[in-house]
Amino acid sequence: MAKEAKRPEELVSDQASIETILKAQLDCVETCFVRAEAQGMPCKFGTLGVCCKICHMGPCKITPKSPRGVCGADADTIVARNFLRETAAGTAAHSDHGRHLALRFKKIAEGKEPDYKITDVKALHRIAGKYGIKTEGRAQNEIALELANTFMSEFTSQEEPLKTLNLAPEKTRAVWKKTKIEPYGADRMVVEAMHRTHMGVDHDYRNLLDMAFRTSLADGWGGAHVATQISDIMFGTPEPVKSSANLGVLEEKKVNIIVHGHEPALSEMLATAVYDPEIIEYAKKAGAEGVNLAGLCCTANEILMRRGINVAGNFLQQELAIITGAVEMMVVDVQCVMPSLPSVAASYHTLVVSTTDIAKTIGAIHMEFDEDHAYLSAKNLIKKAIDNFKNRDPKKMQIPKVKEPLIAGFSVEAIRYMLGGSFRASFRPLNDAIIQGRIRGIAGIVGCNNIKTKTDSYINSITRELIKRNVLILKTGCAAQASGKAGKLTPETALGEAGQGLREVCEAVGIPPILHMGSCVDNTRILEAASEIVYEGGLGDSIAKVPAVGVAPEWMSEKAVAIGCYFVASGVDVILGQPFHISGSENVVKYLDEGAREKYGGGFIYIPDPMEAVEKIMSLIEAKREKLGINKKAERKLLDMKDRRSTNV
Ligand code: SF4
Ligand code: MSK
Repeated sequence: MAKEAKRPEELVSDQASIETILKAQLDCVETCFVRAEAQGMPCKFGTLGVCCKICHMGPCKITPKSPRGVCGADADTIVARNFLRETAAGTAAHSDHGRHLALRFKKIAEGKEPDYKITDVKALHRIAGKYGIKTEGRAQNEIALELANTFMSEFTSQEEPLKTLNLAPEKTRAVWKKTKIEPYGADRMVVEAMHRTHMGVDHDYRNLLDMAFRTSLADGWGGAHVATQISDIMFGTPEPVKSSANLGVLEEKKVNIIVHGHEPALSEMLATAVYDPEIIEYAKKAGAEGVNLAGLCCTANEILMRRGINVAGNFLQQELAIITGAVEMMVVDVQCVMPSLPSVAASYHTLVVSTTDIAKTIGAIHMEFDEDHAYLSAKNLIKKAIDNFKNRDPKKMQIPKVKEPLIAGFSVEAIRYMLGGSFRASFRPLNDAIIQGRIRGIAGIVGCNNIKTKTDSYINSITRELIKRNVLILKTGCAAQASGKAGKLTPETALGEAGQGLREVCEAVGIPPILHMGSCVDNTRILEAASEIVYEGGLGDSIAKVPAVGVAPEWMSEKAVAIGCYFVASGVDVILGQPFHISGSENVVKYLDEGAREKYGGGFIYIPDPMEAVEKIMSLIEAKREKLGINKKAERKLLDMKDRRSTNV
């Protein structure tokens, strides 16, 4: 008997998606939810990670009857090689994003980018200072050029460890040095990872997995870190902003344009151009009340964080946005863009426009983003969307009346300011709240949606339970958008749902208990926050000692593998709601958990049930608190200067 298809309520958590999946069925449009059913059970060998197609004597698979591939590679080697390749791909994606920004930043410094500028001069000085670049008495462009060259070397450095590693606490760096995983330039690390996983090179699973951690550090403390820092300099360091999330942000009477992907350079330009009087006039002439820009996935997060632009949805809503029949144009760049978009759009009037030579899709219109005339490029795109407004079919339009208000924009600088005020901006109040036990610890909940989990359900249940238990939540990516869609990114959430201690702190400071810190590259902000906590004192001398845990509840991409690895290599335990494809090798599973924890201070733990994950997270946090000696019932101790110096960070 054929298996019955799942009902929309079983696939997704939010009403807007439920309504739109039903509309897709009525419109006979195929979505990822349908294709997932059609895929049936995933391939067993792929799931175990024991399929090797690295050379053309294969593909080989490991079974009890054939425990080695043709060349003699066993399950440990094959699983570890596959894992390293995933980590390298994730690192490459973030780092290429960072490189594009670094190249543009360099051109700005050289005066060759007329349409872009340094928006946040304070950020330029702050970040240059961190890299030891002299700022006093120097022209802005001179500082920017030296910083741009420093950033470029984070990709190309051949024999020098990355300079960004120096932003981590000394004891954390010492672990990397001792275990020999200090990375060189991201380019070299990715190339070396590909070399070592070529047929007949590195076969020791431990050596391969250590390389995965090393490669990932070139992402978290390299390429992605650079991307976040340059974005802050070019477009502004985020500060708390109000906005809304879910498909209900689309507007019936306006031209709707959605930006989707990851890199902020084009979306920033579009966000400026929609307010151009010429564009507003053009839209009015076309019979629209104006142009409504909204975002999807991490491009959404970039322009949400800095401009409060509305979020239309997270990863598994990209097709649904088109199915509302209200989107004139979806502008895409790189990463997490489904190749199905043009075929979904074929049933409506939406134009899918790809904008970069490295990411084309059959059926999409390709309009290369002209960097030298960026503003004009943005205006041309918007005009094309406006021209398409007349093709909207009101009979096919159904915008769900579902959206939730939210506050985002919590950069480390913003958190520091909120905690301490303008004169005494510092992490001290947070450290004190953790030491006193009002906040038990911190959870970074990050990553994607995955069709294998009811969308947002693991993310939202784990988040709800952890704030009840007085854990402060730092979020990025689609996981942050899940909280936004659920209406939980507001200070009022603290009043209604947080445990007493966390609520008191949030009320005193005026922050929500769930802080939206940005896009996937902005996971580096979480590392930065953890470092700030160490520098502030009283919670250990390395990131590994801070009562903090990483969680990737519904992750799906190779980038998430790299992110998980750099959290673990930085000393943070990471709970996975979805397993890696490694269970075909007990040794690899063990090494990524116990082996990594022994070496770096953190390990990977797969827990499919969110409530079990909560228990584990609390036990990990409490164990770190015990080790720090802050669980003793003692009078609150304020650290004096001598105490702080003794923390030796
Ligand atoms: Fe098979 Fe070895 Fe070739 Fe992999 S590298 S496909 S295990 S022969
Ligand atoms: S967009 S990598 S689905 S978080 Fe960054 Fe979302 Fe994951 Fe893409």
